[in-house]
Parts: sequence; structure tokens; C-alpha cells
Amino acid sequence: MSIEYTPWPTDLAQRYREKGYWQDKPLTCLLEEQLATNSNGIALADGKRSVSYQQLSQYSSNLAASLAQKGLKQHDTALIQLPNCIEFYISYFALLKLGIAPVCALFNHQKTELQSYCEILQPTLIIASSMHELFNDDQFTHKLFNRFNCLSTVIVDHHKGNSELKQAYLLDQQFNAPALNPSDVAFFQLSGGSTGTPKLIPRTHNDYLYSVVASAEICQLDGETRYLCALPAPHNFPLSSPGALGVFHVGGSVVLAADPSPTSCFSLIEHYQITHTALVPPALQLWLSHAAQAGYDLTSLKLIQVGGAKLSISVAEQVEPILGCQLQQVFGMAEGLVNYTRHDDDIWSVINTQGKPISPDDEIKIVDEQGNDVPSGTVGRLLTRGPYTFRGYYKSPLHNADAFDDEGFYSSGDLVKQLPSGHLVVEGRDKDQINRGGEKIAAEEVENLLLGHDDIAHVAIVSMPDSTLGEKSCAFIVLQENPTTKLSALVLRKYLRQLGIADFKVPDKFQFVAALPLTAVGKVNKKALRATFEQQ
Ligand code: AMP
Ligand code: DBH
Repeated sequence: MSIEYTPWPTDLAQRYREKGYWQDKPLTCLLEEQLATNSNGIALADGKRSVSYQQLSQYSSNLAASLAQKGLKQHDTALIQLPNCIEFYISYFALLKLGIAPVCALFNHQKTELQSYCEILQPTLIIASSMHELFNDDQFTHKLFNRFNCLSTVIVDHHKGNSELKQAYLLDQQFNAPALNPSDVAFFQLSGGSTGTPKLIPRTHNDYLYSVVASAEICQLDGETRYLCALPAPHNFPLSSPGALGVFHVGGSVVLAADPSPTSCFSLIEHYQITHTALVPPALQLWLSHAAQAGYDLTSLKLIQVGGAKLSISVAEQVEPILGCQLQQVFGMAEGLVNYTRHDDDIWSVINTQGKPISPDDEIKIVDEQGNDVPSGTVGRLLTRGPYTFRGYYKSPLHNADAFDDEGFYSSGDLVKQLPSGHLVVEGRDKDQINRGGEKIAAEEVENLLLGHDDIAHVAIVSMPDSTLGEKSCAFIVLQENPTTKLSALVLRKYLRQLGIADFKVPDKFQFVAALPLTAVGKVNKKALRATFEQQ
């Protein structure tokens, strides 16, 4: 039986086919098409090894054949947890070829996350790495086998030496591929989420392939593209916007970095003459501050995409002058909708907006708290539906009732405005708001003002409980390495008041810290910051 998901209504599905968005091809066509014309082209490299398209295709078929021999079959589910490595893509395509839908955990996920994915998905298979502390002995694996009866196979890649995973994919053998239905769930994306338990996002072959192919075109990828994947490989951004899959679509090469730090990335950029990459804003800031003195040749870079969190205007302005390449802002979500600034956008739009949707059939509603459309150009809650935006979290009927309106529009939790040009500007999240006794503060608005101060490197503002007002605001501040003035709460309050903002927006508390905690993909982890108040 196919894996369940909430389908698109038939009239919309028909429109998406008629317009050519849904091609009724499985995601595995990305490799097959390269085999015909570009089989010796380098698909993947990681600094030590590289594999051609022919090898990537052969290895993933070999692994699929070996999994089939173990009794794994179409419509099963799986959990993959691998670092940024060639084996991630071999495993991903092996499962797609077999019609097994994986969820790909981030490498820094720990047992709580992995167990809850297993809980939701009831996988028959886990592919993991002994580089992760949970899998460097058998304890956790045994626990999983005991707890999840569904589980039949756990394959741990030992990374060095002769692992079971390598043995399987290096052994050339006949693979009898099942027929895949492009309307089926191909795999599950992870939601950043706002609820206690993680939510899984079913992505079909048809909808995901469309987002990949259209993104590759928007970003002008071609066979000469050398893309550095520095963010966690399974994340929607480096996987599909246009990410590694977009690069495979055009026959370019993906180079894998362990992480987005300048130390990990700059030498790879020089060595492989990287043309494109994707970063989150904190990583971009590191690149900007290390580019000059690092002594690497970064001139091959043509485009740096930045997304995942709001990029401040002052940082956006530095990209071209310091890194000598074009900036593209990307506002996307694993649930679907992705917006890009375009190559031919004016510089103002590139610096000041988060781009416009991929598809002419991405429908955007911007509504107020009552769900009514706001006047054009006004900030409101973003609702969207379209040819690659999902229709429901996996097995989450209650949450889905909240997350979708009755026309099937998904509510992303973002506060945005749309300019006459169609570009969206992200102004905050309705979850990321401080309600100060009835007065609302958009945290990002105040953060951006503080970021304009030369001595501040990073800032995050979160709510803290207050017995009178319900909530107050606290700004966690990370100073630049060599501040020119001695900053204090007093100085910063004065600075903000001088900029002319409402008094209630001035943070009630400033806390100076060495670094902000980050989530798995490198966003500021506000939940962790809020938790510091609960412990007091
Ligand atoms: P996730 O749920 O992890 O897929 O994260 C998606 C969310 O990240 C979006 O709904 C936005 O809140 C945020 N996001 C992604 N890209 C941007 C961006 N360029 N600017 C502001 N927020 C962003
Ligand atoms: O933050 C995201 O989830 C994101 C950002 C940029 C994303 O999913 C994407 C591009 O596809």
C-alpha cells in the first residue's frame, strides 16, 4: 500500500500537470538523465574522494539490490542519519529507487529526535554512521530494535575501512527496479516546527522534482556549476533550492564540506573553483569577517544564496564588496514555498527583500489575525498553496486543522509583506513575537536596529516571563571581537532611543553572551534562550 498523504484536489492536480509543473517522472530521473549524456561527469566530491554520475547511479542501484535481498520493499519507510558525505546521496537514491520513503535526520540530532521520527514513521530500516556518538557501539541500535518491532535492518557506515554500507554499494549486482508512481511520497522532509513533537512533511516525486527543476533554472545552474554543500545535506535548502538535486539535474558537481565555517569551506572553494553555495546568515557573517585575512582565492564564486533566517540589510550590503560575488536571498520552507531574488532584480530588491515565489501558480494570501486579506503592502500572516507546497503533515490531523485554512492554504507562521513587484519581505514570525502587556514587539525589528551598531556581531531578542505584563523582552548580545566602545544596557537603550523607536520596543533586559545557541541548521535557537529564564 502506498504511503498516505493529503493529496492536492483533483482540479489543481490537473492544472499542475497541464502547465507542465508535474512531469510524472520519479526523482530518480535526475540520475538517469545524466547517465545518458554525462556519465563520466563528477557528481560528488568531498575533498578526498569523488564519484561520477555513473558511479553514483551504480552504487545506489547496488545498495538498493542488497536492501531488496534483505526483504526491504517498496512503500516501506526508513531513517537516514549521515553527515555530509557521498554515502548520504548514495543511500538517498538507493531508497528512492526501491520506493522506500526515508526521513533524513540532521547529523546533530540526538536520541530524542531519532526516536520520535521512528515513532511517527515506524521505519523498517535505519542507515546511520558510527561517526555519530549514538552509533559508535551497539547500545542504541539494540534499544531501537527492542522498542520498534517494525525495524528489521540497521546499517551503520563505519566511514573508515570496510563498512557494511560500503560493501553493499560497491558490490556490483543486478537490481530489478520496481515501477515508481510519481504521485507517491518520495521521502519526508523535517519541519522546523513550532509544536512539541516534530512533524514530518511528505514530499511527492512530482512536487519535489518541480521545485528542483524550476529552482535550477532560476539560479542559472549549468553543467559547469560547482556547488559547495556546506549546510546539512538533508536540509531542504541545500537539497532542493536548487541544492544538490538541482546540480544533478544540470550535470554539475556537488562538493561536500563538513560544515559552513570558513575553515572547512575556503580551501574547498579555492581547490574546486566553487561557483555557487548556500549559507544561513550567521555563516555568511563568518565568511565576511574572515574572507580578507584567510588568504584563499575565492574569486571563482559567482553566487552566494542566503536563507533560512532573515538576513540583515547591513550584512547583505557587504556580500558583493567583500566576497566579490552576487547575493541571492532565499526564503523557503521544508513545507514547500520557496522565494528567490532573481539575477535581473535591481540591487535594492536583492538587498532588501527575500525574493518572489518560484512558480506563477504559487498562491499567496497575506492575512490579519482574523484571517482577512490585508491591504496590499501591509504586513500580515503568510498563507500559501501551490504545486510544491504540501497539503498536510504526516499523520497529524489535529495540527493540520490549525496549520491549513479551509481552502488548503498552509499558514507558515511568518509575518510578511508583498511589494508591488511581487517580492516578499519577511518582517517576523507570529511565534517570534513578544506580547508586552498587549503591546506587540516584532523581535527582528529591534534586532536589526541593534545589528546596525558597529560593535554588535549577533543579537537575539526573546520573551521572558513577567508577573505584571505577562512578558517582557530580553536581548542577548554577542559583541564584535574588538569593540570600539564599552557597551552597556544604558548605552544600548540610549542608542535605540536615538534611532527613534517606541519605548516599549526597547528591550527590558540586555544580557551579554559569548555566542548564541544555534539549532541544527545554524539558526539562532530562541527556545534555548527562553529556557534560561525558566531555570532561574
Ligand atoms: P523550516 O521550518 O526549518 O523549514 O524553516 C522555514 C522557516 O524559516 C520559514 O517559515 C521562515 O520562518 C524561516 N526562513 C527561511 N528563510 C528565510 C529568510 N530568507 N528570511 C527570513 N526567514 C526565513
Ligand atoms: O529555512 C528553510 O527551511 C529554507 C530556507 C531556504 C528552505 O526550506 C529552503 C530555502 O528551501
